[in-house]
Amino acid sequence: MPTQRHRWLTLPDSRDRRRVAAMRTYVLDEARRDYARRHTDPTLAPVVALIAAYEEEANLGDVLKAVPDEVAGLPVATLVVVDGGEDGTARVAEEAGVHTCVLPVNLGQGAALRLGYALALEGGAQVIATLDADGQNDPTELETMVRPIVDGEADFVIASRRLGVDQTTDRFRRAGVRLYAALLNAIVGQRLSDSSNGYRSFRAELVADLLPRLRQDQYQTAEVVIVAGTRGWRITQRPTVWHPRASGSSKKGGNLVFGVQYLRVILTTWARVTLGNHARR
Ligand SMILES: Nc1nc2c(ncn2[C@@H]2O[C@H](COP(=O)(O)OP(=O)(O)OP(=O)(O)O)[C@@H](O)[C@H]2O)c(=O)[nH]1
Ligand SMILES: [Mg+2]
Repeated sequence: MPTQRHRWLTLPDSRDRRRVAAMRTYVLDEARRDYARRHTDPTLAPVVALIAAYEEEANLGDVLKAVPDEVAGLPVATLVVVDGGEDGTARVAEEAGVHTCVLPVNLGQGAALRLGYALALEGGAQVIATLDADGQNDPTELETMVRPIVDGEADFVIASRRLGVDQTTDRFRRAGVRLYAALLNAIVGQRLSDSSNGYRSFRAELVADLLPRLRQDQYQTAEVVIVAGTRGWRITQRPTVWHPRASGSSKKGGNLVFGVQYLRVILTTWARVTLGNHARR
């Protein structure tokens, strides 16, 4: 309790923020309780293919079928974090027999991935690979993504549609990929060609280091690169194919919204990291 002397200086009530934080904690705890009920043994495999899926009922099944059982000589387990939603995404994941964690409400891809990273680490993963649920990444390229980590050449591998094959036709989006890669490279001193690609693989130690430093709930790809780059982890890229979405449309808004949000994440993360301000926005 503030003393009488200080009371007139106290800031406006922050109950709203605290309420949202409490609800968020409740949602995450509920997802974990549900996961523990579904999977009494949380052990996964040395390589975990992690997929955050939001209303991808029509696309997820084919993605899951294509994930290999083994890459770089290591067994692979698949973990799907279903990020709320109204469709049958959770059912598709369960029917495929993969590890499934269901958030009762939509928190955003970044928040769902953070939960997935934590479950993968708790499940004993040595390498964690993330890929999209909409069919834009090819799961059969997992070997390409994981090999540099297993061979000790890198800590963080990012797929590149520009070094590989981009089968999409949106010129605006392509220009955005180039522009944001250039901006990000200028900030973190890397030479990445497709830093917004969500097809990635990480050494587990890097994920443990990043996890408490990640804040973005939705547009998270740039944040991960900036934080990993400024922490001195070795980042590399590999050519892959970028397919058109199997069906449905982007969950992240049209090009303008996506572009503006992406820029916001780059600038705010950069400011936060360089100013050493880890306060939650
Ligand atoms: N967990 C979660 N995942 C999401 C959310 N929005 C999108 N995703 C997932 O994130 C992945 C990529 O989302 P997309 O909407 O395809 O966005 P994108 O691939 O970056 O952009 P596009 O090129 O427009 O498809 C997919 O697997 C989605 O299911 C969300 O709110 N929560
Ligand atoms: Mg997509």
